Amino acid sequence: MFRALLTAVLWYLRPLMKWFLRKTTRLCELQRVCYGEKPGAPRILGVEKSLLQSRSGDIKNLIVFLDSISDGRKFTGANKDNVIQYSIYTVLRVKRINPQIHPQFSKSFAKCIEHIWGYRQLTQEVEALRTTPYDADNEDHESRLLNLWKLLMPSVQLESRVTKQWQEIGFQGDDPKTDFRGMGLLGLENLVYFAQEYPGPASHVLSHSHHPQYGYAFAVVGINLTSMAYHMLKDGSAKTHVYNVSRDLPSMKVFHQFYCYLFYEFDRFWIEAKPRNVMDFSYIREKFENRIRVSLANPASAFRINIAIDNI
Ligand SMILES: *[C@@H]1O[C@H](CO)[C@@H](O)[C@H](O)[C@H]1NC(C)=O
Ligand SMILES: CC(=O)N[C@H]1CO[C@H](CO)[C@@H](O)[C@@H]1O
Repeated sequence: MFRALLTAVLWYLRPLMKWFLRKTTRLCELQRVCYGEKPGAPRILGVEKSLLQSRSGDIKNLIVFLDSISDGRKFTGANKDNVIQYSIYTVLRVKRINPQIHPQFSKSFAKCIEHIWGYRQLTQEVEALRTTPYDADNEDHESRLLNLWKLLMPSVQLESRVTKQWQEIGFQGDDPKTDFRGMGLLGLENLVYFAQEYPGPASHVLSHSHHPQYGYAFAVVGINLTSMAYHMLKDGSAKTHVYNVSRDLPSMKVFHQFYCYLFYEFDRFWIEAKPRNVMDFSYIREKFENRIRVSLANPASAFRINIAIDNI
């Protein structure tokens, strides 16, 4: 009740506060954020919040437009540049900012637009992969799956397409296709990326999964972590990390790397937790997820996989 009242009061006071700050600093809110906040997540989140709260019809229309471009996955190449120019132009006009006097604002604001709607576009790309079911009749899907085996087990020949050998890399039965049900092609692509781009850490994690006491099903756990990464991306929690580590348009690569970090760190967390058996999975997974979410709540968060392990 009190909270609702407070929110209502703040809602009415906001224009007054903005007007007051504009008069005293001679800068609009977007400018104050762009000049005052550190580059990366603090600034981009500030700009995002300010834009979403704007009551200007032109800004609202701009947001609808940017949403439709990124949802249609057309925020790329020359189109992206045009869309960003149009956004800058709109904001300069609405906020009556003189670009000659404030050349730095346009540059900084452009970066924010690129990140905010790039992130939105990335969630669409990830969603498209997640909703693509693994199809055993699709040659491309099949060759990716066989590639995963080759990457993880370079010295062992797969005897046939359907075989108990798949369990060595942590699939449940003798045909991996059923394990991809929850996360579709996204689960497979994440695993392949990890094995391909971080062969050292991936084989390190795979060997842990064979531990006599703390072993677990590598691929099944990997696919479960795809779902963790996916939900963190989708609910916006991963923004701090993504805004901080992307130089420009957030891409699929950033999502894959975020996933690799989660998998690598989860493995470490699992071993350190000394689980009694795999029944501890839900509990340990939850603790791990909470820890990651706490880190992501910090605007300075930027996860990087600990490459040092590659030499071990
Ligand atoms: C991942 O594991 C958790 C905990 O066991 C479970 O609740 C969830 O359904 C799993 N998700 C997927 C996609 O496998
Ligand atoms: C790329 C980038 O902007 N990284 C930033 C992530 O957050 C820290 C702390 O705020 C900054 O120092 C980095 O520059």
